[in-house]
Amino acid sequence: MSFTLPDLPYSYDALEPHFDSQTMEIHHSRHHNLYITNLNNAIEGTNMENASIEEICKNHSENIAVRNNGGGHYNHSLFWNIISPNGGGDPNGKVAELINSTFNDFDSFKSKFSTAAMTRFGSGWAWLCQIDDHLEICSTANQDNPLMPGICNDQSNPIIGIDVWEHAYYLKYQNKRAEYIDAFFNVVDWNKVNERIS
Ligand code: MN3
Repeated sequence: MSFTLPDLPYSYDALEPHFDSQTMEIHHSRHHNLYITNLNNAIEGTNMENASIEEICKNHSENIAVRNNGGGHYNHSLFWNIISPNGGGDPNGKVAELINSTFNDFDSFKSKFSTAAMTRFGSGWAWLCQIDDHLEICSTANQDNPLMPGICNDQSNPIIGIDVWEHAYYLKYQNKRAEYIDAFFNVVDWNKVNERIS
C-alpha cells in the first residue's frame, strides 16, 4: 500500500483573503505531495507498507526519512482538515468547554497558542492537544508531531496544528508570522476540531 495525496475538501481559493490561493496550491500540490512521494520511497519493501500514518509516526520515528516525510504527510493532512471556509469565530461545543476549563477563556488560549507558534524558531508546528479531559499546547521542530515518542506528552491527541514553515505564509505575509497566525484564527473550523476530540 502506498499513500496518496488527499484532495482538499475545498478549492484553493476558498480561504481567501486569509490564506491566498497561490500559497494553498503550492503548499498542497507540491510540498505535501513531495512528502508523500518521499514517504512512499522510504517505506517501500518494509513492514511499514501496511501501517497507518498514525502508526508510522508513533512507532517508526527513529528512521529519519520516515520521520520527516511521515510527519509531513500526517501534519498537512490534519492541517487541511481543521481549516475551512466555514472557519473563524469563537469555539463551540466540547472544544469550547475544554478551552475554558483548561485556559479560563478563549482569549487566554489564543494568546498562549499564538506565543507557541511565534516562538517556534525556524520551521515547525504549534499544536493544541487533548489529553483525557484537558488540553495542552506544545510546538515541534521540522515535521515532528506529538504522536512521536518523547516530543510532547506521549498521550497527546492533536486536535489543532498550525504550520509555521515559511512556505505556509511567505508569499502573502513575508516575514510577518504574527499576521499569518491571526489569519489562521479566521479559518480554523471549530466543528472540524470537535470531530477530532476522543
Ligand atoms: Mn507545510
